[in-house]
Amino acid sequence: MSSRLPVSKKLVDYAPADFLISSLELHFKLDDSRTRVIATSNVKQINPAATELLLDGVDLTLIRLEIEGHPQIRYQKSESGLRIINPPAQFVLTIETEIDPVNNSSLEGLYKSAGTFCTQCEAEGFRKITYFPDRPDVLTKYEVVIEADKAHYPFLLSNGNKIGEGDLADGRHWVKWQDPFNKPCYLFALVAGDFDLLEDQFVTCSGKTVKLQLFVDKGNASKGHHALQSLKKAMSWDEQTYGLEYDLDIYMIVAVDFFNMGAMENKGLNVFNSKFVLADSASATDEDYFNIESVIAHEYFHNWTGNRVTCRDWFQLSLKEGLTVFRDQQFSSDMASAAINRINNVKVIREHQFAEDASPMAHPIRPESVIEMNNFYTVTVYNKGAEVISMLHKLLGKQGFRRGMDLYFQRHDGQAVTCDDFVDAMADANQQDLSVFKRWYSQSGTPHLSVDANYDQNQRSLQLTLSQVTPPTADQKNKQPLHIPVDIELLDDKGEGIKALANNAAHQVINLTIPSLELEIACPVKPAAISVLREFSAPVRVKFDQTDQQLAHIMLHASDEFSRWDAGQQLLNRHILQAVQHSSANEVGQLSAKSLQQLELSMQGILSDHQIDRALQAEMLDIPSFETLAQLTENIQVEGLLKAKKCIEHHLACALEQQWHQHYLANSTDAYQYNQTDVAKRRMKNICLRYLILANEDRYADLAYQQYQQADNMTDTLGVLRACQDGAIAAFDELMNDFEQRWQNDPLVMDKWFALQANATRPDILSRLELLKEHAGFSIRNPNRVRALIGTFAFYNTQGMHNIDGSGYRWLTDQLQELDRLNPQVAARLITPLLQYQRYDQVRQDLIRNQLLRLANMSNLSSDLYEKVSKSLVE
Ligand code: B3K
Ligand code: ZN
Repeated sequence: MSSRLPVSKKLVDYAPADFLISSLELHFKLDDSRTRVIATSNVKQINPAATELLLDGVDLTLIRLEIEGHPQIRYQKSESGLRIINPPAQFVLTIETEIDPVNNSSLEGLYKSAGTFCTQCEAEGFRKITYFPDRPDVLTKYEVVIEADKAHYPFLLSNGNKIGEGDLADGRHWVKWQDPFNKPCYLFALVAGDFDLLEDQFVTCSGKTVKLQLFVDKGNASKGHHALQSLKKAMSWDEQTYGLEYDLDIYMIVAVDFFNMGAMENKGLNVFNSKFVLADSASATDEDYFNIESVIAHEYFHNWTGNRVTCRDWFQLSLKEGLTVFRDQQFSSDMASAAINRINNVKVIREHQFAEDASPMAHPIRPESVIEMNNFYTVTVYNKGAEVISMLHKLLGKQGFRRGMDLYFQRHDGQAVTCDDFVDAMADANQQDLSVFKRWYSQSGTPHLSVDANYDQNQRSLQLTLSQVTPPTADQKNKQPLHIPVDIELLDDKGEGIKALANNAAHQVINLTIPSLELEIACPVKPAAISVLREFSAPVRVKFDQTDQQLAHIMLHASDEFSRWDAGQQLLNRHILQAVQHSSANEVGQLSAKSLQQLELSMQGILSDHQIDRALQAEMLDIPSFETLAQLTENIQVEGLLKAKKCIEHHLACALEQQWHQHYLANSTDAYQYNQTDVAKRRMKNICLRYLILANEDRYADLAYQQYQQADNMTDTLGVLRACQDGAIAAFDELMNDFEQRWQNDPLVMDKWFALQANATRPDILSRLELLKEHAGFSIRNPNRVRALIGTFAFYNTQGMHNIDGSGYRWLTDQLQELDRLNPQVAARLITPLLQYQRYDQVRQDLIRNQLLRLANMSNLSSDLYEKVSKSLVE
């Protein structure tokens, strides 16, 4: 490790800023490697005891520093910033710096990639642009002048409204922007480049016309319509659902190819990864269409939950992210299938968030100690954060939640606040005591909820015991009981809800706030089955001994579709895990013959259910992923799980071949449309195709070729490639070559090709990956390419990545070393599969640990990787 170790910041050490910056004028003279930035701030001391003004700054060349025009200033400069010693109580500070955008491969701060200048400041990237108090509680009014060559950069964009422009000598021009809203520096943005521009408008609920502008790479204009439509849907949904209206005259979105994450909510000027903007039927899948709508909405919703009300400090990140994810999930549910949406959200929690809780990086949704803030844009802060908001919604009801939101904006519009401020607004608006509930913010880990039910025939009474315990996590040993809303439903033997709960309802939310709660419920009949945690009412694991018959009963009859899917998955999981437990190395299939029969029956039941919603049906026929299954066991048995899963899939494929074929034929669609019915049909059809190829790749090869040739959309095209990936190697290679020829000039589509290659099960996978890194379409500097190739291998190619010879781990570590020097944020994301090494067998543990040690010994290891590696190596 490098000689100076990075240090952590702590929530308890928060102190308000000593100085306020009321306004900032930024003047950019853009140049590839010598961009000049002149920053003029109005500074005012607010803490009378302060003797120094601290300005963050990284990788900057200081050219000029003046107070009120005088260069005689006492200051100290370090690698992390400037300290101005004994400044006046109020003054104008001018700082001129030089930066090198074209060599900024971290894609943080101001960088130039693919001919476009672009910024990314959240969380702490503004300090790579100029010296400034780079913290979210310093709110400032911005005026920005951008100057650049006019031919190369006809569009010069920043936040707010354009208030001036003109030409300069030498073919350069300038544009001036003013943002009327105070904002933290992480919401600052600048973009300069040449684009195709799509324009539209939106009339807000108060009758104001907002200009909508979408900037995309030249030639891509036809792929921007879905994004613009999505934006208008989001704008109108937020007015209808929360009474929130847009507040500027213009809303701009720019799609760029080089971007570390999905998108960024800069005030009035969102910057997007082109993956979440560009779509047409030939090149984008149904999933892409869905994601574009949801990310466009997410960034738009941030305008209120994030920008108008922002975070006091970065420990409060979930204040804006958990809430905004919750809002985008609500929106997506309203736009399409609420049940499928819920199922997908729960999969993220179970596959990834529970895994994070079990890893050395475990943290509460409001972390208490952070080395590198970029490491905390996690499934815990985002998705568990959204589940916490969802629990509040469940507890307070739709109207109560809205009252809380209204009070939150009434109290805090224009402020930088804390998660406590949010929960207080919810509590005060509804006269509720949410003090126990607040523990969800400070406690990490996955709570285990145990359920026990006994029926007393004589008393006609159901005794229900709910208990909770949260096992210790890497960051926190002692846990307290949480406030867990447990939504339950009682089903009779005909599958009807028994109206025995509060208000004579068949289902009810029970508030568990203590370690164990016993309830006596007067119940006229013995429940045939009890559905627990309806709608996934809390992000917990449930332990409830139910028979296969009871699970099957819930699967067929529960009133909530999530619970039906979940019961089906529990049945599948149970049998797969039993097969793993009972197996010796080569006997998985035989030992679980009874299980296979049981599964076949229940799958048959789903296939022949004519009433069931088609999207739900498809979802229920899909075997749980390796990641989901792995999370259900303490020790991940790689070979056993892979084998059992394969064996069950193969058995179901063969046993139900007729039905797969019938359903395949029954789910054809006409010319491509992105609507719920067709999305469900395509999903069903492609699941069937996968089973058919598994059952007999020769018999169904023609069907696959035919679908590939005739597909007018990317979902069906990829459906074929995915179906052929595991079994039909010859067909797979042939189709992949064809696909490459066809799409080689579309980088976003080539990402799908890279991902398919990286996920292939083949003995020579690592040499293939090395060859693919040399492919003309690959660039190690582009995060989308890296995630598609290296990320897919690391996260999803279980066989290759976890090869018992350790070659997968070594290869990934080589990549991390290369990436860390270029782009630490991307490297730190890709290390995740190595972090949970303690859950594997001893051989794999040792192999992974050796690779982590290799990283730890790297010179100049980034703070991003340092934080993760050092936490993992703690015994
Ligand atoms: N707020 C940004 C994420 C910034 C990530 C910085 N490492 C996008 C979003 O969540 O909307
Ligand atoms: Zn967000």
